Amino acid sequence: MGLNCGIVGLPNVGKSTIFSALTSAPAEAANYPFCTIDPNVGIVDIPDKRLKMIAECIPPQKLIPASVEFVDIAGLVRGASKGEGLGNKFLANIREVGVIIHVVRCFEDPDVIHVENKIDPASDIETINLELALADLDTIEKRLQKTVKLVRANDAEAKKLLPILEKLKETLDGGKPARSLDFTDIEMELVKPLHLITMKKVLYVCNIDESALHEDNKYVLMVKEIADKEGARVVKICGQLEAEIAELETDEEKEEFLKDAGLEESGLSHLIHEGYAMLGLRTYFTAGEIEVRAWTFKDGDKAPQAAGVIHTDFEKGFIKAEVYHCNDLFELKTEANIKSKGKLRIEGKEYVVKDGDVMHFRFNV
Ligand SMILES: Nc1nc2c(ncn2[C@@H]2O[C@H](COP(=O)(O)OP(=O)(O)O)[C@@H](O)[C@H]2O)c(=O)[nH]1
Ligand SMILES: [Mg+2]
Repeated sequence: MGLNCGIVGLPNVGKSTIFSALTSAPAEAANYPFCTIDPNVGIVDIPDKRLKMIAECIPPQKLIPASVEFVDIAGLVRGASKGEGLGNKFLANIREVGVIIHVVRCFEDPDVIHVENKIDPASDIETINLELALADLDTIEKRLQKTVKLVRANDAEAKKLLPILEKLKETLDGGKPARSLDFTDIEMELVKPLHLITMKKVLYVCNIDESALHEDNKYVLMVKEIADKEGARVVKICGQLEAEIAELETDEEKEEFLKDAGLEESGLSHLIHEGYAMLGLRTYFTAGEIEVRAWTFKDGDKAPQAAGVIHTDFEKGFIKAEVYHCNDLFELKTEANIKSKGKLRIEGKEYVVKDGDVMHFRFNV
């Protein structure tokens, strides 16, 4: 399972519009080793105001943001789990992503055809979720057959797995996603290799028109009600507006455009941050005269793993890290002040890195 976000939804809800806006300023090639694997895969920079703020204190030649991968998965239709509309291929693509971004059409536009001829987010969501649940049910049923045989042959692993599969089958049969079940850590180890789609976290994205930017329309309210019940989060995006913003050249123009629309943050930026956080990703920084750079690590990583994101040698030969938090820098303005105020710490192998840490690693090769 990748550390990426897969965009799913019915055809014509605005998935590709949102994907193109996301990837209109693709991350620097140098920043990412596999930049153009596939036209449907985009590497998206993480907007982070802290980078610029760090650079104001420690002026570098270059600013390099962190990035995250988004995948535009072709539209799923009713019957996908039975192979309709290349269904199996799309479902396989969804199985590989880390989190699901479920785009729901919440705009009216007679010029844009709706595959089911009506704007009805509740029914759209149900259609997609049903296909995803059916795909998982198929996985579970195949697995159950094998497992029952193994249990008869007295296989110890299979005996542990069987009750879990039965619980999953019952849940999916009842129209609920696998993630609605509570598993112990031990059970989770058995569930993970099943690669169930409905175990993945979901973020609902309401594709709205401009009129719903400030006040939710009835479609958005429907999506929010469904998301609330599932404990999922919701982001509103105006696909058309984002496409226009994406065409602007400079950050200043983009900020001006947003201000005119009465917005603080673009919907896309909100979406990128939500996806990044749902993947369990966090950011630390390195800062020097050459570059100020954001690096991605997994929540809970200790200093050596976080150092390994820069280079495997940093992890293998890790000695210690010099660390301070970017908020201290924003307050004290210089690294000299950070040191004199005792805000610079020396941390060892057990240090759990925090979002916003500025790190300098010492290592041996
Ligand atoms: N009115 C309106 N049309 C949109 C919006 N977003 C996308 N569209 C249009 O809807 C159609 C389908 O969009 P597309 O992104 O290709 O949908 P996909 O099939 O989900 O990838 C295109 O003609 C878009 O221009 C929006 O926010 N408002
Ligand atoms: Mg598309």
